[in-house]
Order: sequence, then C-alpha cells, then structure tokens
Amino acid sequence: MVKLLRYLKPYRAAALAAPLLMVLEVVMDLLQPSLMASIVNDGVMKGDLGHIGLMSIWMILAAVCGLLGGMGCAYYAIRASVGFGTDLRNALFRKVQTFAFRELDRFSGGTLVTRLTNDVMQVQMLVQIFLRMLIRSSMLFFGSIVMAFLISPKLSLVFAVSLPLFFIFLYALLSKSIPLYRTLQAKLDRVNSVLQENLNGIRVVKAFVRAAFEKVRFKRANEENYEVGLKAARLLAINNPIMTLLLNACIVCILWIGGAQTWEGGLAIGSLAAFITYVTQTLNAMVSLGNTLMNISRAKASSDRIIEVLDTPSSMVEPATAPLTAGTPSAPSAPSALYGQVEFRHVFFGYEEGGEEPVLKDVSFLAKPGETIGILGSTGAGKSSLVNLMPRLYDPTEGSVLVNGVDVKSIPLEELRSQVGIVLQQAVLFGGTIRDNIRYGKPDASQDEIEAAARAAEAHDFIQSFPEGYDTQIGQRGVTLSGGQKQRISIARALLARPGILILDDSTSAVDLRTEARIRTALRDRLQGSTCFIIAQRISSVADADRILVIEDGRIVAQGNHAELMVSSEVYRDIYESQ
Ligand code: M5T
Ligand code: MG
Repeated sequence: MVKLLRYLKPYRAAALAAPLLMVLEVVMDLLQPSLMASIVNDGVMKGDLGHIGLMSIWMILAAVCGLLGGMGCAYYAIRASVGFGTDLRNALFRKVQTFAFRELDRFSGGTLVTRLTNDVMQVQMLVQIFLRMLIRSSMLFFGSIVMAFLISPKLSLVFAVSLPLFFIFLYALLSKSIPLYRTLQAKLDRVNSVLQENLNGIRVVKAFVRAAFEKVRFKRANEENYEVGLKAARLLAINNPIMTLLLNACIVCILWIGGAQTWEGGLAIGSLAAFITYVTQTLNAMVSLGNTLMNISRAKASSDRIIEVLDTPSSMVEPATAPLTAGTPSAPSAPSALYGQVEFRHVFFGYEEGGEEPVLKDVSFLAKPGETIGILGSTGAGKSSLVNLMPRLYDPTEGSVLVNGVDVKSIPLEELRSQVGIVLQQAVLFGGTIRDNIRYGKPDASQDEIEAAARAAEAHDFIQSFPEGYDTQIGQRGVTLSGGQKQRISIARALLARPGILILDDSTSAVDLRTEARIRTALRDRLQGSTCFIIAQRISSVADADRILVIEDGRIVAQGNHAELMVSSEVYRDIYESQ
C-alpha cells in the first residue's frame, strides 16, 4: 500500500497541512475540559462571576479555533485525497493503454473498470481517513492520557486497568471483523462481476431466454453479500453497547475513587468532571483507531488490485532504436523493394506462455509486395492468431515475423501499425458519428478521403441513405447498425489510412455475396501495390487471390492459387465441395 503513496507527492503540501491543522483542533479539544474545570472550580464554587465570564470567552475562542482547524483539515485532506485518487486513476488508465493484447486477455474489461473506479475510491477514502482520523485519534488518545495524568496522577491508575481491558476487547473484535470485511469485499466483487458479465451479454441472455437463470445467479451472489454484510453489522452492533458498558464501568470506578478524594479535598469537583471527560476521550479515540485499522484492511484488497495492474509490465517491448526525429516523415525502415512484404519464419505461437499445445506450429510463408493472400481454414484453426502477429498484437513464442523485410520487433509499434491496417474479426465501433468512426485512425482526414474510403468499402450508399449521412450518431457499440453495415464501416476505417499491408479478418462475413464482390473489386483498385490478407470462410471470397494458405490445426497444410490447390490439396477440394 505504501507503494501508492508516491501519488500523494504532488499534494504533499495539502497532505501536510491537513494533519497540522488537525493538531490545532485536537489541542483545542484537549483544552476544553480544563477550561471547564476552571470555570467550575474557581468560578462556580467560589462565586466568581468575572472568572466565569473570562473563561467562557476563552472557551468560545478555543472552540472557534478548533472549528477552523477542523474545517481547514477537512479541506486539505479532501484536496489531497481527491487529487491522489485522480492521479492514480490517470496512472492506471495510462498503464492500461500500454497493455498488449496478452495483458488485456488477463484482465478482462470488467475487472479493469472495478479497479479504476471502486478500488481507487476505496484507497482514496483511506487516504482521507488517514489524514484526518488517524492523527486525530492518536493525538487525542495520548493527549487525553497526559491531561488526565496532569489532573490526578493517582486517579490515572484507572488507565492501567481500563486500557488493557479495552485493548483486549478491541483486539478480539478486530480479529473477527477484519476477515469478515475482507470476505464482504470479495462478495461485493462477485456481485459486481456477475452484474458486469450479465450486462455485457444481456442480448444473448435475452435471446436465449436465460433471464431466470441469470436472476438466480445474481440473487445468490447478492444474498451471499447480504449475509456476510449482516454478520459484520451484527458484530459492530454488539460493539457499541459493550464499549459503552466498559466506559460506564470506568466512570463509576473514577467516581468511586475520585469522589472520596474530593471529599477529602484532594481533588476539585471541576477537575473530577474534566478527568472523566479525558478518560472518555481516550477510550473513544482508541475505538476510532480500531476503526481506522479496519478501514486499512478493507482498502488493502483494493490497493493490491491496483498495484497488480500498475506492476504488470507490457509484454510488448518497443525496440530500443532512436525514435524518428521530428520533421522527417516516417521513413520506411527497409528498402522500398521490400515495402509491403510479409514473411513468417518458423513461427510458433500460443496464448498461454509455456501452456499446452501451441496455436500456431511452425508457420512459414512469404507474401510479396502487392500480393493478395487468402487464408482459409476451419474455425479455431488459428487464422486470426496468425494475422494478429503481423501488426504485433501478439508476439510469436518462437520464430520471427518480418514486415518490409524487417523483424517486427525492431520496428517502432506506431510505425508498424500505421503500415499494417487490420480489420479485426469483431467489428467494434465507438459512440459518436459515422464520420468519427471512419476517421478514427486519421483524425485529420478530409470529407473527400472519408467518402472515398467509404465507397471502396461499399458503405457510402447506405450511409447516404441515413437522413444525417456521415453525421449519424451511433451508439456505444453501433447498436443501430446491422452486422454487415458495421463491418463495412470498419473496413472503411482501415482503408482510410491507405496501409501498405491490409488484413481483413473475416470482415465480409455478414455482407451478401454481391456486395462482397464489389468490395473486392474496389479494394483492388484502391490498394494498388498494397499487400492484402483476406481471411474468409467461403472459398468464393478468396478464389481470385494470388495465393491461398490453407490452415489446419495451426499449420499451413497447403498453399497455392485456386487452380493449383484444386489439384494438389485434398483439404481444399473438401472445402470446395462442401460449399
Ligand atoms: C485459434 C485459441 C482458440 C483456438 C485457437 C483468440 C484466442 C484463441 N485461442 C485462445 O486460446 N485464446 C484466445 O484468446 O486459439 O484461434 P483463432 O486464431 O481465433 O481461430 P480462427 O480465427 O481460425 O477461427 P475463426 O472461428 O475465427 O474462424 O483453438 O481456442
Ligand atoms: Mg478468427
């Protein structure tokens, strides 16, 4: 948890001011009972109205000072903790942006949301509690003991009995409640994750009429949370009466012993009253220290989860080469003859490091600049995995991938990805207008460029048919568009940047055959000289490719053009006949 403290650094002035101001408040709090004692002892008992008046003014002044201190402390503590939380959230967000697909597979989207919101909130609260309550409680605790001792050393012996008693009780309580609160946090996480899962897949839930099942699942998670919460609340509920009982027992003892002293004249009445107040303050401070401890343990789980994200290095290591100097246009890092060439050399790849069987096994091929390569194979064969290695969404476990004749590991990621355009299998659109979605990778694109890309992707006509055309707003995931429309917008997005290498991962699966054929023709016109990889399920989608790679179970089992494969590959013939 200490690790996170560096995010408090920019706010160290506020983080320092808060406890200092709290000191002021506590000192004033500690003065009050003594002032009161003076009023009783020297004013009330002696009938000195002047003294009462004077002391009252002092009391009011002390109260105002205390109030100002308290308010100031709250202000700075909030400032520091909110600043801390904001910076921490920013740091987390920046970290997540550096993650490669491999790390994103590990933290699914849902848990990252919880970590960035709820967990940061918990830790932020803790910082605030720390800056206010921890100082307050510990100062009040020790200060009250000292003040009580100053009034009557003999009576202070009460502490010798009451403090250990309180301590034992608190210890027992905390050792029970801390694990309970941990469980509670875990249960709450479970509720959150069930909820998130459900919301992500709510359409499927509805389509399969699984709402009843989901309701039960959620109810169970929610009830478990409730039960543990109830247990914790019960524990806290007995806490208060017992504390009050112990406190009252203490006060009775003090009155018993102290009362005798006042009769004997050893202790003034007012001082006895003040003494009782100090004892109460001490014990209350102890309880509140216990609470702080509980808060720390609650925030521990959150801070662990935050640190886990912050400490996860990106598996994608950028090459150590000097960045391109500003001003020079991103120069191709290879001779132009190899521009657009892709080569796989004995590539092995698996999603789990050191895990079971690799997904890609010894894949080697060479795609020359300007070639169109079809990739065919049954589902789960490894087609997406293969193409994802080209823009370095993942790194191969063995072997190497070369783009433009250079190992992708030695090309700066930004440069590589500006050259390798990929339309992912799952079309993802963002909230915003259609225009924004198409120019996502090139924000300064002109309307003409956008339209040309949309035309090539056969998207222009349907976009025009919307009353607002390119300004049509689409929901967070483009809910108002059909699957095929979404796919075509994704293609337009990739085309806009005119990448030297274009990958279409099953990108026309939801588009009818005629439109698909038109897109293919348009692509050929637009991407003269670009290397294209087209993954498809239908042979017709790749039949006119220069070369087709047939993938089976992570291996290239055949390659050649349509005519060649019809002769040489049995697998290919099987697929052809089945269609
Ligand atoms: C190939 C496994 C999957 C399959 C194999 C995405 C992903 C896949 N796999 C994982 O273990 N973890 C993952 O995150 O890898 O998968 P693919 O490359 O996606 O197959 P495909 O593109 O040929 O299939 P499809 O259905 O898109 O045509 O065994 O279990
Ligand atoms: Mg796929």
